[in-house]
This record gives sequence, C-alpha cells and structure tokens, in this order.
Amino acid sequence: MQYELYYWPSIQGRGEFVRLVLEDAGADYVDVCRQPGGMDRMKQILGGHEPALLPLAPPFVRAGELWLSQTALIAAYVGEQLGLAPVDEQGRLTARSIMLTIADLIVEVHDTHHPVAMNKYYADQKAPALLRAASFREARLPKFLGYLERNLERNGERNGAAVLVGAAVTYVDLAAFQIVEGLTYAFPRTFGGLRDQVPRLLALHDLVAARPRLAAYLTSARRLPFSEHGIFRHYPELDP
Ligand SMILES: N[C@@H](CCC(=O)N[C@@H](CS)C(=O)NCC(=O)O)C(=O)O
Repeated sequence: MQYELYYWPSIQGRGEFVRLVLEDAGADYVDVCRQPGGMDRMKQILGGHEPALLPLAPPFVRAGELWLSQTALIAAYVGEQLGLAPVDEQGRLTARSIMLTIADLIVEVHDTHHPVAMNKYYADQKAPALLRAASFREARLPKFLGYLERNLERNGERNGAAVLVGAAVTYVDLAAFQIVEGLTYAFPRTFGGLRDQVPRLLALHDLVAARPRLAAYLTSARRLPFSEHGIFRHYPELDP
C-alpha cells in the first residue's frame, strides 16, 4: 500500500512527526504537496472534496481506503500499522498518551512565537511572545522534559529498554527525537542549559538518529532544514 501524506511542502512542521514514522518503517509513501499539482489536491480536500474526511488543517493522510487527520492520531495509526508501536493494549494506550502529550508540547512551542494570533506575523506580537517564551523556558519546557525523562526512567526499570514504551523503538521515540532536534535549533541556549537534566532523552535521540533508515533520511534532500516558517523557530530574543 502506498500512503499519501498531505502537508505544506516547504517546512518540516507537524508533518515531520508523520514523515519520520514512514521513513523509519521504509514505507511506500508520497509527499503529495511536493509533487506537481499536489497543493491543488490538498486544497481540494481541505475544501471538502473527499467524502471520507474534511480536515481542519494539515497534516492528513490517506492509508489505502482510509483517511485521517491530526498529527498524534496519524503517527499512532501509521506506527501501529507499520510495526513501530507496542502490540499490547496498555502499551498502545500508553504510547498514544505520550504522543498526545508531545502534541501539547508542540502547541506550546508554537505559541512562544505566536502567543496571540496564528494569522498575524511574529513581528506584530513580539511583546507578548517575549512573555510567553519566558514562561515556556522557565516552567513549561522543564516540566515537559522532566515528563519525558521520567517516562524513560520508568520504562527502563520495567522493560530494560532505553525507549519510552515497551521494549523496542516506537513512533513516540521518533517524536521525542524530533522534539530534541527542534529544541536544539529553536532554543539552543535554554535547551543547552537543560541537557544535563535529560540524559536518557539525549541517549534516545542518538539511538533514533543512528537507525539506518532514519540516518539515511536525515542526510537526504527530503529532510528539509528548520526555518523561521515552521513550528520550531530560532528567534534569539526568545532564547536569551
Ligand atoms: N492539532 C492539529 C493542528 C494542525 C495544524 O495546526 N496544522 C498547521 C500546520 S502545522 C496548519 O496548517 N494550520 C492551519 C490552520 O489551523 O488554519 C494537529 O496536531 O495536526
């Protein structure tokens, strides 16, 4: 089966959390909007042309006859389909819970540069962004990182594996990898100062980065660079 991923063509954004699963699994997939005519197709579906699903926003995916949207749901579904998820029910629920919490973190990262209005420029909301980013750096980011680190510690004790859930790498580990990548880009000073508090998370990042298919993907042209158009943006004033 060939998966179809619909996402903005010029940024990693939320689409990257899906792309990493497809790439790591070696799945056959097409990044629709990076193909000629793909953006028109995505706009048609956002306009209601697909009977099965009317998404609010990308990313969304076609998996054979099935359509689904929402990053966390897509990552979980595709991960479960492609063997990148726990097989037991509790493990699957735990993984989905962690993925949804990572989705919460993604929103909070986004809100550091767009705390007031999604449809207005960063420059037009810079003063509130400074306040929001300070709270993110001081309270929210340490809380989310501690959550991931504690889950790694607990799962290591229970399952003897250096991953978030169960005994093998799953889609949530790929998402945690992307969080480390994004924070390293967007908040190099803040995250640099927190690194010694998250040794397990950093080890997980390296474990994921070394997976052969992922390593090949990360050096390919398909892996777009971070930029000031995506979720993880580096504005030095937000990371003093
Ligand atoms: N909760 C959704 C959020 C989707 C979302 O905000 N997508 C962004 C791109 S990363 C977008 O294009 N938003 C346009 C909009 O919300 O109007 C998810 O996790 O997939």
